[in-house]
Amino acid sequence: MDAAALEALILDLHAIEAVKLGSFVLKSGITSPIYLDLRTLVSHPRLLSAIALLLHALPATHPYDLVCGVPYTALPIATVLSVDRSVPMLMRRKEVKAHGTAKSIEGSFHPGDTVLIIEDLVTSGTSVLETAAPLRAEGLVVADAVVVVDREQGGRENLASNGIMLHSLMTLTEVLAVLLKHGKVSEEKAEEVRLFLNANRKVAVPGVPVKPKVIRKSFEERARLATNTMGRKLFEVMEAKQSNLCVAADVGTAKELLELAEKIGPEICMLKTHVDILSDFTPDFGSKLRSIAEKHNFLIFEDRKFADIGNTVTMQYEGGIFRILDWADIVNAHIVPGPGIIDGLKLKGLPKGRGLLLLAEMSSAGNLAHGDYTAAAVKIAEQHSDFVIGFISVNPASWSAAPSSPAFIHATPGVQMVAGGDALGQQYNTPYSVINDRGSDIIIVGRGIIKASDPAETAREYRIQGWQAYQSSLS
Ligand code: S5P
Repeated sequence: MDAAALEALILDLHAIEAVKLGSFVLKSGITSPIYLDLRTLVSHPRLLSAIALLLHALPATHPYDLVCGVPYTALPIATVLSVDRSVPMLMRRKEVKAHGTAKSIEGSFHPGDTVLIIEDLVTSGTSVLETAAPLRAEGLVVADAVVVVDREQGGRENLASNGIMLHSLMTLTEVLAVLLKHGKVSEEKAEEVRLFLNANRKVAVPGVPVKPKVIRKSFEERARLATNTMGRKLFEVMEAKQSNLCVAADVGTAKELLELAEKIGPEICMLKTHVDILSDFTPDFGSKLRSIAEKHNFLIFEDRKFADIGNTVTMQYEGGIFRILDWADIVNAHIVPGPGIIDGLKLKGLPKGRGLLLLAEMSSAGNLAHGDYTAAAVKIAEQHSDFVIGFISVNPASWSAAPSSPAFIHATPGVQMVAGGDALGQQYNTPYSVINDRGSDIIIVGRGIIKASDPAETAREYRIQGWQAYQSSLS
C-alpha cells in the first residue's frame, strides 16, 4: 500500500472512531492514552471490505489453503476476505462446548494444510497464539498472521519466536503520525502516546536475547543457602516448575478462587490470596486450597499484611474465622510496628515451618516505603533470617543497603504485559523490567491474568516471560 492510500485509510478509521485518543481504562485495570476498537467496522461495509482485501494483498511467507480469524473482532474481516477471494475459512471457538462434538475448530481441513491467521490488533501477540495453538493441535500449519494495526508492543517478536511471521497494514506510530499531520491529535497528546509506547516496547519478547542489568545466582544455588525451610521449598518449587510467577487471586468468592487455582496451578510457584475478600468463606477453604496446591505443587501466600503489635498479630495469625496459620505457607507483614511484629508471627509460624515476607517497598503511587524504611526492613529481615524468607519489593536493584544473603527472595507486585497504572494509584511494570532491570525474583500478577479471557493461557505467557527473564540474568 502506498503512503497516500495508507493515510486515507487511517483517516477513515479515525472518522468511524475506530481510533480514539483520551484516557481509557482497559479490562486489566491499566490506563492507556489511546484506544483502538475495530469492532465498529461491521457498521461500515465498504471500509470492512477494503481492509479485508488489503490484508489479502499483504505478502505471506507461505502460500495458504485456509484463513482463520481471531475471535471476535477479526471474524467479519476473515469472512469478507474468505468470500471475496474464495479462500475457505475456519472458525475457532472461544468457548469449547462441554456437550456435542466439543470441537474447538469448525470447518473442513486436512492435517498439513496451511492457515493464515487474521487479526485486528496485535499487542503482545497472545490472542494470535491462542488461535494458533488449537489449529496446530489439529495438525494445521500456521506460519503467517496478518493484522490491521501492530501496536509495536512486542507482538512481532513474540510471534516470530513462536514461528509466526506478522504482517501489518500499519503500525501505531504510523497512525499517530497521520493523525498529527491532519490536526486530529495535539502534539501534547501524541507525545503522551509515544511515551506510553516507549514504556511498553520491551514487552513480550521471549526468545529474543536480552541484556539484563542484574546478574544473580540460580534459584537452585540459593535454595541451598536458605535457612528457613519454606524459603528453600519456594526456590525448589520455582526450579522444578520453571516458574517465578505468583498469581494474585483477587476474586470475590472462594468458589472462583478454587476454580482459578485449579486452572492456573500448573503455571505458578505461588498463589496469593486475600482471604478477607471472599464472600462465601467457609472453614474448609484452607484444606480445599491446600489439596489443589499439593496436586499442582505451588505454595500458598496469604497477603494479610499484618501491621499490629506482636501480641495482637499472634491472635490474628492463628485465630478468628480464617485461621490463616493452618493453611497459608507464607504470610507478609509491614514493619511499621518494629521488630515485635516479627517475634509475634515467628512464635506461631516457625514451629509450623511457615515463612514470612516483609513489605520493604510498595507498588502504589506516593507510598511511604522507601529509603531508610526499606533499609530498616532489610535489617530486621537479617536479624530474623530463620523466619523471614524475603521481601515484597519493587526495585531491589536500587536499594542502597541490599540484604547480605542471596537466600532472601524478592517478590514484586504491579506487573502487567503493558506498563502503566490503574485509576487508584497502582503502578505496573513489565515482567522483563521487573526481573531484569529491577532485580526481582518473582512476578506477582493479578488483574493481568485473572481478567484475561483465558487465564490459564495468559498465566502460561507470564510464566514463560518471567522465567526467560530470570534465565537471561544468571551469572
Ligand atoms: O505494594 C503492593 C503490595 C502488594 S502485596 N502492591 C500490591 O499491589 N500488592 C498486591 O498485589 C495487591 O494487594 C494485589 O493483590 C496484587 C496486585 O494486583 P494487580 O491486579 O494490580 O496485578
